[in-house]
Amino acid sequence: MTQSTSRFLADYKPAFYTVHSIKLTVELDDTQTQVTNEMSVSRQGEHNEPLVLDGEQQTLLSITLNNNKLSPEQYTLSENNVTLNTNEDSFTLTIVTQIDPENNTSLEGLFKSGNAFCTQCEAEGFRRISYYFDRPDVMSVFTTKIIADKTLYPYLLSNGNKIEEGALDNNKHFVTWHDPFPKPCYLFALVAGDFDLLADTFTTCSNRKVALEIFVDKGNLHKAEHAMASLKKSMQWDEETFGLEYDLDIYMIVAVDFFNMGAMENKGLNVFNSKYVLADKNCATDSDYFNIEAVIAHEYFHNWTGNRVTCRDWFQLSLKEGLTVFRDQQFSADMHSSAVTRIQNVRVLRSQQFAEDAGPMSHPIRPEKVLEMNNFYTLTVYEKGAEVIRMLHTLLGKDNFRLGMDLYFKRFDGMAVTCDDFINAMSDASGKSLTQFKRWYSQSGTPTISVSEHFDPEQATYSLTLLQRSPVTKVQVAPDALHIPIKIELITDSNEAKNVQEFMVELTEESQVFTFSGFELKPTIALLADFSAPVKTDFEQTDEELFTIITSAKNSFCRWDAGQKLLMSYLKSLTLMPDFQIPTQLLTCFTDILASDEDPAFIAEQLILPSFDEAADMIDEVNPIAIVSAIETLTLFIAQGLEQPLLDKLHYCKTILQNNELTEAEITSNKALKNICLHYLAPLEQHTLLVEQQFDESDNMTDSLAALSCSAKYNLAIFTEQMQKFESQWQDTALVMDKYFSLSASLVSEDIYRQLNNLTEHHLFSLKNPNRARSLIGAFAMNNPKYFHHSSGQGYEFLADKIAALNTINPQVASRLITPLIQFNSFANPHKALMKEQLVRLQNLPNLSNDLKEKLDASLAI
Ligand code: B3K
Ligand code: ZN
Repeated sequence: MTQSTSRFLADYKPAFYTVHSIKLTVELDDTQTQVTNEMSVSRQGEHNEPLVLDGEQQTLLSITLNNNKLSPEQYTLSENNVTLNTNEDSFTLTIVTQIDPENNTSLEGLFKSGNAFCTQCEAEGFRRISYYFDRPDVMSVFTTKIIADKTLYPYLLSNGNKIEEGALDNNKHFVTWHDPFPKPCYLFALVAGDFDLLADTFTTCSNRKVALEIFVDKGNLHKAEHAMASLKKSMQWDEETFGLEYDLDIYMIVAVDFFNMGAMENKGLNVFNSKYVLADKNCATDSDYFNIEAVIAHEYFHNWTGNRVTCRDWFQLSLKEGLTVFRDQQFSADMHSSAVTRIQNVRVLRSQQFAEDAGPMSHPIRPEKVLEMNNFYTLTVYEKGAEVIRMLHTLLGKDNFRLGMDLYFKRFDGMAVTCDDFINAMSDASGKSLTQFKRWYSQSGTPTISVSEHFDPEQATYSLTLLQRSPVTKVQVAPDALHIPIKIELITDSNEAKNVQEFMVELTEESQVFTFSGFELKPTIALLADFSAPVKTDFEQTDEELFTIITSAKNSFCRWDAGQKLLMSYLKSLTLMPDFQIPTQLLTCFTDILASDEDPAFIAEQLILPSFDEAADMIDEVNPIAIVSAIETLTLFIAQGLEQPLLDKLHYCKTILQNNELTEAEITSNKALKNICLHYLAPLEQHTLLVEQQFDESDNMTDSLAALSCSAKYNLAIFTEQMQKFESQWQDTALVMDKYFSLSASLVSEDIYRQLNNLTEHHLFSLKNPNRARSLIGAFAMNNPKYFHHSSGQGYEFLADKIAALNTINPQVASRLITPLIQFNSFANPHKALMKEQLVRLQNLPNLSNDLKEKLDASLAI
């Protein structure tokens, strides 16, 4: 049982006490770990407030204040905290508790991942390790002594530098770590286990040698090389781009199989989901490689944006997350194709963040009310948060943005601060007023920009009227106008060639007119170059105008986006009118795209249709099955209409890929294009053989997975046999078996429910492992819309059953998986009613976790 009342940003108060230093002694045991916590505490200011320490799910053994052991009458113990009174202004408090890591399936606090012990404290997990001020604005210097069996746990790790180690009786040993940087307890980490260690060094810009250590399960050493290379690139990039140098003498990463999210930026000791560390060509796809590099970079970048300067309270989460996502996106763009990276960022926003922002859990990037903090590690806080930082970068320009960052670190290094503090630093450094811009932090919902054009041939002027609207909700009755940077291109014909002019306008009013002169002919406008703001547009452009943008815009994002807009309009028409005739110019346009000399990875992006989720977000009260059919129809139309060019391109890419001298980028981009062609051709009976061939001949996971996903998506006869082969080849490799479960759950066949039940009984399936749970349940709900949304309601019921089981095992995982169900209001009946029925069922569960309760209450209250 935990507290079940919400907390509010408006109620923030500084802490009544502070902790200068904390000495932890952790004697590890599977079920009876003993934690001794010795804190030197000071009262902050003059007051008589009691001392309240957060603590949950542990047995309190003793409390000693300045050497006096307190009797139980001298403190009050509740399920969430311990309260005591003292007249002292500065004192030492020693608390001894006992915890049970082995039975901690929530994977918050101290838990076991396989044979290793590890911790996850953000946001509020430290209170499951010891009684403490579990809030980010209480920063302290940690010294951690770990004691454990020497044979089972040769490596004992914590934050900072190792200061002592030695042998103890009973085959035990100890290691003591000291972290000189004061930090909030959410950045505390402890790991104990037996690992293989990949060691390297990095010499920083001031010539300090930093030890880099990556710990992985035994036998996986070679799979850590890409992560190590990524870490070194990240360190270099942050020095070059932001002048930020690493501060400790050692940087450690530990990869574990049981982890609720991607990774955690604990000071000097990152803990990673092994999915974001381990890779080799046989077992990881090109996108796995990309994601590993991005997550390694993200956690590394947190050392400055998050750790050196941290959040005052959890409502400020986007201060570190939005900024760090922006930094990792810029890093990825610099390491790879910036156009493709940007397109992929925008796809995530449009397919998932927009829906979140339109759904019952919609919140501003700085939420104002929270029941369970873990529910707010959202796409809104992270991805929209990063878009807000990107808008600042656009409005200020690169150089002023850098000045702002420098000032932010100068002012706030070593402190716990707010989003306003960040914006003020940006404003002071650049001289630009950002008062109105701050509204992005307090308003929720995706704004829509309506566009109208006026061309005056006599004056040779082109005027653009932009009208902004943010959604009205119960808590946001009259949203204010936001400050929105809108980058545009105006494309005109001049002597057969196209002339393109680029502009940036700043929309600050609800409605504003921008006039451009010197236009003898009406230009075609390409809006939102680089996707300069996280908005939707309401703007009818003719197919011809979209074709002009596709062929002539300078900005690659605009060229891609015009294509998506065209495809989305066809999908919408097909959803609402199944016999809609798709214009054949689409085929001409796609033929040109296929024949163009653009980067093959960019061409691949142009050929990918908007996803089910993107389409669902564009249409109100939609029948999900109609969207699925529309996507199927459009896919077949393109496949049949372009059979030969797709086939030619596939073979062309294959030939290119035979060249041994290609760069990594050439290999991945040609594979991407080849595999898109394969996806189009796979449903055509005469080309099934291509899928079979690719699977049989593949020497890398990207190609194998592309073939298998074609078989799953089109329910090809060879699917079962291929999956059997795949399973017997990979049964001992956990990360590949996750892919096996995802592929199995993506099978588009009526038999899927029977298969899902078999898969949940598979000896390798377990709800206790988050990766495994997500790979089956999440993949079904997200990648198999046809059967998830089946009008029998069986798909919804399956998901709800699993969420009910996870409610007690791992509430965080349960709460993430419920996302597709709480969006029930955007679907038509019977889907809506069937989804709601499952939510009501879940709401009545005994022992409902706060994680689920918060989402269920929000969605059913509507
Ligand atoms: N800061 C962590 C996320 C913690 C999630 C807690 N439920 C990883 C990251 O964003 O880098
Ligand atoms: Zn982060």
